[in-house]
Amino acid sequence: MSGTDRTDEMRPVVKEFLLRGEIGRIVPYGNGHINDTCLVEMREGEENIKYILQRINTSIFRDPKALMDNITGVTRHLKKKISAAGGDVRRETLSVVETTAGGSFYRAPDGGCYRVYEYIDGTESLEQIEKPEDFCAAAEAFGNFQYLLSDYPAETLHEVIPDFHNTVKRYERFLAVLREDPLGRAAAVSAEVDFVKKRADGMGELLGLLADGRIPLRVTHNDTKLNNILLDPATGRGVCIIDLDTVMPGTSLYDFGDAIRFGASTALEDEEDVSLVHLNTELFAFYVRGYVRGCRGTLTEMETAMLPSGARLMTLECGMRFLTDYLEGDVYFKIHRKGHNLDRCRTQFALVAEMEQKWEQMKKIVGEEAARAGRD
Ligand code: ADP
Ligand code: GN1
Ligand code: MG
Repeated sequence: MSGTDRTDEMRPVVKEFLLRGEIGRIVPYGNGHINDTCLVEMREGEENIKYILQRINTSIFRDPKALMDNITGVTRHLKKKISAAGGDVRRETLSVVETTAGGSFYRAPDGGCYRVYEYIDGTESLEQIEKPEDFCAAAEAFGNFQYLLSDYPAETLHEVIPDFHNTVKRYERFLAVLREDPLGRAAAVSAEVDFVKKRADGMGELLGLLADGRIPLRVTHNDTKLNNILLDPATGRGVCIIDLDTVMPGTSLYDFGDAIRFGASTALEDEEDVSLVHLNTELFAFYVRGYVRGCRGTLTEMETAMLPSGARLMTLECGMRFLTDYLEGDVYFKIHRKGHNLDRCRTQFALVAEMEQKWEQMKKIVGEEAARAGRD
C-alpha cells in the first residue's frame, strides 16, 4: 500500500535502530488492522536495503517488552529449527533488528513504541487467494509453524492479550457494550445482535474440550489470516509466517478457523455487498489438506474432527468482535470508512450462516482429507 511520505516524521525513530545505509524513504505499508506499518528504504552506495518499521499499538499490547520478549524467543527457536533443516534463517522467519541501545524495541519520548524487522524481499502477502492450490501451501506453512513450535516452552510465553480467543468472554464483553450502547448504534443493528444471541449456546465448545483435555493446548499463532503469511509469487509456497504478536498457548482449531474465515471466502473481509460473500468449499478442502500435512501427523483425531467447528466459531467470534467495536465507536480495529466494522461483521456472519448450511459437506471434506493424509 502506498501513502503519504513519512520520512521526516520517522527519521528520528529510525536513527535509534542499527540499520545499514542512509535513510532514503519511509512510507506507509500493508493492510494490518492493528499496528502502524512503514516500509523503510535505506541507501548504501548502489544498494537499496529495506526494513519494516512498526509502531506497536500499545493500547492493545499494553506491555511491549513482554510482546517483544515473546517474539524474540519464538524467532530464536524457529531460526534454530530452520537452520537445522538447512533453510534460510533470514527469510523463513522474522528477524528483529536491534536498537542502538541493544534492545528489541525503542520507546520514543512521546511514549510511542517502535520495532524494526528486516524486510523479506521477493514475497507478497495477499488479501485474497488467486490460485486455489496456493491456499494449500499457505495452510501447510501455518501447520508447519505450529509444528516447529510444538517443543517451545509455552510457560515462558507472556499472555499478551489474555483470553484472546475466549469466545465466551468475548460474548460477555459484547453483551456489556450492547447494554451500554455508548453511541446509540444498537437499534439499527438488531438483526446482527440477534444473529449473535441465537448462537450463544455453542460459544464454549472449544473451551470445554480444552478444559477437559479432549483437545491439547498448543503454542499457536492465533492470527492466521492470509495477509499474515509472505508467499513466493513464483512458486506460491509460503516463505514466512509474520505478525507474531499473538503467538500464545491456544488450540490448533483457532489457527485453522481464523485462516478459513478470511481465506476461504469468495469476497474480502470488508466487502460491502454481502451477497458476494460465500464459503468456497474448494478452498476449504485445500486448506484442510495443507494444514493436516503441515502439522505432520500431530493433529489428534478429535482436533481433526473439530476443524469445521473451529472454522465456524472463529468466524462467529471475529464477526462479534467487529460488531462490538462498531457499537463501541471503532476503538480497536482501524477503520477507513464509516460503517467499516459493521461491513466486516456482516461478511463474517454471512460466512457463519453459510457454514451452517454446508455443515455436512464441510465434515465430509474433512473426513476425505484425513483419509487422504492417512494414505499419503
Ligand atoms: P498488523 O499487526 O497491523 O497486521 P503486520 O505485522 O501483519 O501488522 O504487518 C502488516 C503488513 O506488512 C503485512 O501484512 C505484510 O504485508 C507487511 N510485512 C510485515 N512484516 C514484513 C516483513 N518482515 N517483510 C515484508 N513485509 C512485511
Ligand atoms: C487483527 O493484526 P491483524 O490485522 O493481522 C486482529 C485479529 C483479527 C483480524 C481481523 C491483535 O489482525 O485478531 O482476526 O484483525 N489482531 C489483533 O481481520 O486483535
Ligand atoms: Mg497482520
